[in-house]
Amino acid sequence: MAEKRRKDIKLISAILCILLIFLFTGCKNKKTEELNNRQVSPTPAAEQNSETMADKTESTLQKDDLESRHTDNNNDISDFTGEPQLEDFTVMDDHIIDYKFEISYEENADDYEITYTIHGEYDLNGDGNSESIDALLKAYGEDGSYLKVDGIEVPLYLSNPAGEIYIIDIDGKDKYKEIAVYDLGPSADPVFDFYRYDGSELAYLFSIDRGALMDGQGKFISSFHITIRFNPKFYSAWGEYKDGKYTITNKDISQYIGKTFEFDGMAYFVPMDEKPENYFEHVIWDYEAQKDFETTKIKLLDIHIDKDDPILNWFFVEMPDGEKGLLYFWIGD
Ligand SMILES: [Ca+2]
Ligand SMILES: [Ca+2]
Repeated sequence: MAEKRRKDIKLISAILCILLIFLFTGCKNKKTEELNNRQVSPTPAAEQNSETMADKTESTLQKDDLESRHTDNNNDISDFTGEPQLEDFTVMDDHIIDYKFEISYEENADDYEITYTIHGEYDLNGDGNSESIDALLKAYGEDGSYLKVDGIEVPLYLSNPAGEIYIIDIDGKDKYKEIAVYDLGPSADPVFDFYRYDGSELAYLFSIDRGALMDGQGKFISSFHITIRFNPKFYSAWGEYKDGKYTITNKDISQYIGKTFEFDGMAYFVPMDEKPENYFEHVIWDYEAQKDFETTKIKLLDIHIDKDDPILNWFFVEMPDGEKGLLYFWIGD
């Protein structure tokens, strides 16, 4: 009896000790955090504000970004010199020029596919004279789609034309305005194909997903390279059309590890204690396996990124209740 009692006392004291340690370290962390919030640290924000990050709304973060740029400190997560600032980017619709082409269409009697005939006039090369622009957009598998500017014709290879083309200014620093041909893609993966007329040639420049953001200065961020569902958002790579080619540059995203973000909506969460060696061994795409999350704070413990294809979608996270696991989202087909 006495033996059991002694054991019980030992057990209780052990539990008490652990509790005290937890309480003590918890307080300490909180205190450090408060201090960090008050001081302007000279080091990048790697260890600070992990809780408060997610509390800020996007607009206050942007405001902070602006302020930090003016006060010349490097206290903000996305404020690395030479890297584009996310708040300089907006949806591509903001850069589409308000010009309406004349569009007519015809339904093919055999297969009900639609052929679009498009005409317009616009000064594409900035010489003060409008060019005559024509396009014929045929359905997938049919030859004969083309884009023509002042008699110069290039063939178009479209999966599923939306029947629309636009004038867009991808870079305000030059005198050109580009033509964006809207292709809905083979399976709902819409893109813009950009073409430029420089006065003598009509050239295809590059294509980008319709959901990409752009800064109007030649830079783009693909929607696959941005954490669209996180608050605050961050990105893994940006692209730039420069000197005749489109180049993608990766960004160092290790600075976001250890930080807390908010997300909500449909997501996959696969519980596991340790970060996986190979994320893709654990990935399931069963639509039903997704869960609908209310606004949830997650701590990023690891991010899987392929430097050759920096899709930002694979996260090892800690949930508010301490459960760890792989978090990812449904992305295009
Ligand atoms: Ca012109
Ligand atoms: Ca331009």
